[in-house]
Amino acid sequence: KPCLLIGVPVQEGAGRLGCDMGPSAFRTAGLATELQNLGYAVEDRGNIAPTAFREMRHTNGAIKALPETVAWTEAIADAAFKASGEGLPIFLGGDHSLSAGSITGLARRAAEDGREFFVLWLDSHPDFHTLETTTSGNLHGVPMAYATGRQGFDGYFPKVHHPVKPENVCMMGIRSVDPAERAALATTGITIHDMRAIDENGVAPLLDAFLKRVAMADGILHVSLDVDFLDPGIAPGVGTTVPGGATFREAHLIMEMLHDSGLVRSLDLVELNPFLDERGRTALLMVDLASSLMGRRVLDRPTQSYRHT
Ligand code: DIR
Ligand code: MN
Ligand code: MN
Ligand code: MN
Repeated sequence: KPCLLIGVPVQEGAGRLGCDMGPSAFRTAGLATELQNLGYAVEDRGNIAPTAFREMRHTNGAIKALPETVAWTEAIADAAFKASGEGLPIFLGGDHSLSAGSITGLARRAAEDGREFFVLWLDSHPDFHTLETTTSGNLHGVPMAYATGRQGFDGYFPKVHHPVKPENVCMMGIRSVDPAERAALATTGITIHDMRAIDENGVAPLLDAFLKRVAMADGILHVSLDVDFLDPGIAPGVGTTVPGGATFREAHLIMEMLHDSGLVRSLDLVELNPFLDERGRTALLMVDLASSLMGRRVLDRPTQSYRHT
């Protein structure tokens, strides 16, 4: 199956401008060539555009760019559904609001194929606000609440026909959670490995347990990688840096294990803000991580098999 690059230059969900340059920076950093060097056929499908905006107003006056984000979500969900029937889509963000569309489109595809759908969420934030609870009003803070079917999006965002089961979501790297998100997360079945859990255990056993669950369910896995999952020291090109993030090797080990699992069917690369980057180093690191996820390795070695038999 070919790798399908889908540029999503949405930036209205983030608190500052610049994420619209993300798709271009990923291309400039050589993502297509890296994937071809790994032996994949690569189709760059260019950038997608939002559907027409509709006027809408919400009682939460903090919310920014609601019509724009809704329009992007519609377009991205359609593109995700279509592409996931044709290859392995890699969504080049764009801010993290894009995952409201990618995840719901991919979940619809999984449902129609009769496959159990799982999400690995790599981020310093859970992005678990509803339209009612967001205080920043930046809608990159809501996609996981939307995709898991939380109430509070009706009448604005497209209806979620195939919500992701919270038990099928694993978050890693979390270290910035707003009070309303903390309260909501306490009542869901989402698995959350915050940075303390990573410090205490290392990433390998935490991820291994999740991958085993995906394999046991004969499931398929979507990976959503927010630049701010990484430590700002290695990944400065993002508008919401949070100290104490994943190291270079923690991030690569996750990607290497994901490749060995054979379970990943789609990927979001989000929140890259090239305006804040230092000579492309964050874009290059993200491309490097995507390469590890797609099979680049230092040495051949026998690997743990996650295949469901
Ligand atoms: C914060 C920051 N929780 C908010 N969110 C994100 O604005 O809702 N930053 N996603 O990247
Ligand atoms: Mn995020
Ligand atoms: Mn359906
Ligand atoms: Mn984040």
